[in-house]
Amino acid sequence: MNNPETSVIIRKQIAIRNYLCSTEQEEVSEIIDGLTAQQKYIPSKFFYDEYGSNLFEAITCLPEYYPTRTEKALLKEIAPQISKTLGNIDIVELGSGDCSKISILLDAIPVENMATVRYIPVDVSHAAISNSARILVERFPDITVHGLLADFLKHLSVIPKETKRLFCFFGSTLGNLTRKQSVQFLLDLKAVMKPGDQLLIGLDMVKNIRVLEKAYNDDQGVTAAFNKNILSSVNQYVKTAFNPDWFEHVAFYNQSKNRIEMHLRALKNIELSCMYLPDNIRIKKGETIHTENSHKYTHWHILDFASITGLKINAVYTDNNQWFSLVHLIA
Ligand code: SAH
Ligand code: AVI
Repeated sequence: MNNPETSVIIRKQIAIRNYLCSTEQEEVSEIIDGLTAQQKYIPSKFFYDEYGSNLFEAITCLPEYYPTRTEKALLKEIAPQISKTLGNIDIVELGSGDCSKISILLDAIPVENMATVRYIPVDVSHAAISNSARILVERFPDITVHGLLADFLKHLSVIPKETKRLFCFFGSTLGNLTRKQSVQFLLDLKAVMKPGDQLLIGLDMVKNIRVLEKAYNDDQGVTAAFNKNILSSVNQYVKTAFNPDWFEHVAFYNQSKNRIEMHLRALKNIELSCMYLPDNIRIKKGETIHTENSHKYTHWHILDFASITGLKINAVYTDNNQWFSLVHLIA
């Protein structure tokens, strides 16, 4: 098991363990691999520095970005049912972001059970974890928060195992993984689940292309700013001098792959140096850096994930438009 590089007890109820310090060299390699690939790419986890996390929160409030409000409405509907099982339990939220979704679930737990609930947010964003922890202990004074600053693709083994667990993976963040990564991730997650552990996963469904494309091309340009901001993380990790103004935001639905793709398209020929590379990085005018996939799902995919992992589907909840699904699985 990995040992946390730093462990901070903020107050009696909050502890945050950092498993990312020791992986900084891996992060540099991941970025360099992407910038030297034939189709250049940047892994989407690098969106979420402090400013990027704030921009994502702003995206979730946009009129065009239907996933967050649709998933929250669903969660509100089903919370009373799910929360019946929530006593003496660790609630582990993967890619937790802000605490607005988990709060909906916690709100439905009887106050007398709260002291037996531990919330374990897992995220690569320190700001996301520490801000959520502070907000949650104010709002739910009896809860304990055990934050893990960790990569859910690498560090599932550091999640505490003593108690029964509900894993939550909201927002359709699974969709940001490639097909291969998502299958491997679900298998890895199943491997750390014990019989009776639960998984509540949010999946954005295939729908009208115009609705999908508008959600990633909002009128205020917040998604464009979010996309371009990934370059500041890159500059920080690999000490480059990318200027976001050299690129334009591009987002479109790739129908054959059931996914929105986000790219940064170069507005001019670019050449810049990087201390980790012997040669300069060259990007031709019109060439793109692929920054995100956001896969959309059908009912078939839900059945497929269950059959690949052997997790049992307890229920699939969806809205009237069938735009978003919350899938409740049991190990
Ligand atoms: N679950 C929230 C946030 C979704 S945004 C919601 O539904 O609104 C995606 C979140 O996952 C961000 O907070 C980001 O920092 C985190 N994240 C992305 N890749 C990650 C990874 N590999 N490991 C851990 N967290 C990750
Ligand atoms: C976090 N993730 C599921 C979001 C999505 O819709 O793929 C990130 C995002 N990218 C652009 N807008 C929102």
